[in-house]
Amino acid sequence: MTGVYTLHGLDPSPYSVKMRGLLRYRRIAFVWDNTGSPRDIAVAAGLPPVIPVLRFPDGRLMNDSTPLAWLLEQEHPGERSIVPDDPALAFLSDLFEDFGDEWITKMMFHYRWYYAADRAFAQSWIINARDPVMEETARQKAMKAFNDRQVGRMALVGCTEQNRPTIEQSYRFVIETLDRHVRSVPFLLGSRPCLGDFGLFGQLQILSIDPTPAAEMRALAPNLFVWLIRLEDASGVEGTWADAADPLPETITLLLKHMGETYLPFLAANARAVRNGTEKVELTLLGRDWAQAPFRYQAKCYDALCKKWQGLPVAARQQLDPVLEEAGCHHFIG
Ligand SMILES: N[C@@H](CCC(=O)N[C@@H](CS)C(=O)NCC(=O)O)C(=O)O
Repeated sequence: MTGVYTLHGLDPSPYSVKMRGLLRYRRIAFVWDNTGSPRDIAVAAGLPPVIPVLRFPDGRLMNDSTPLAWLLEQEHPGERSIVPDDPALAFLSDLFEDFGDEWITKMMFHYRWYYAADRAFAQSWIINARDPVMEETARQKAMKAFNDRQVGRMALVGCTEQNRPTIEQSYRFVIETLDRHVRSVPFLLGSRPCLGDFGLFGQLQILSIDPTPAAEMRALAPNLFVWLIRLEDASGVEGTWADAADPLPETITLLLKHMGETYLPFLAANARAVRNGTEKVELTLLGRDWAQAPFRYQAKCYDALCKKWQGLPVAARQQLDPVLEEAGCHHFIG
């Protein structure tokens, strides 16, 4: 098919569903190619081995959802942009996106590969998504191989027994607070979704399906569950941004405060460890010791966030200063 995009991804992949939701909201015509090995498409194109991969109508292939979202902004400017016009709100949108991509992803990975019921479901979903009619012996082998590979990577991304209570506490706080938020405002920053909404959406959509976190979400955050169903295809949403002069909803300030207690101190400590060549990132989060290996990609994300802050117009920084100060986020990005 020519003239449209193709998104090569898989239904059980959080960054794939993030991009799919984003393209649907933006009404950018695309084909959803969701079988086989999208990772092989990335590798064959000389791209990092991650999914999804977006094929542009002119044949270009790219992956990594954040730069992709920004490139689509450039190539399809206009009214269905997911970047708020106000630079202060646009910064908050970036912060929420990164919080989803780099912190909530720990929850996604933890729940998916920690509890036996979730592991069994995830390996069967992922292998079935690649090839629904795979011969049974090959299927069982592929499921086991995938499971073992992912379980083997848990410690690398910080999903350890030691960090588990912090990850689970953070999950509950985030879903309960977002549940309250979406009962009063349709999306994070108004009645239209921003890039931050899609960053949260990608990870939370998976958490709303994998059995253990899905049961928690249905019990603790049913409105968030419904919100995720709505954002899956928001092509009909016609909304407006919040007025940047209005105070932020309490739910947003609570989430910022939570970022100041979890994700931002983690990103800062991780960046320090990468810079200093330290073997372990160690810090206290939510009153408990946190330890994991440093992660180079997340140091890059943190650097990009700090540069975005530095590049903001002075008026936008002045507008956000007291909010971020109050939330305990300021010294991590300022
Ligand atoms: N920062 C990338 C992350 C993409 C990513 O990590 N995708 C996962 C699947 S959801 C992946 O491909 N992991 C590597 C693998 O499983 O081999 C993005 O935003 O797209």
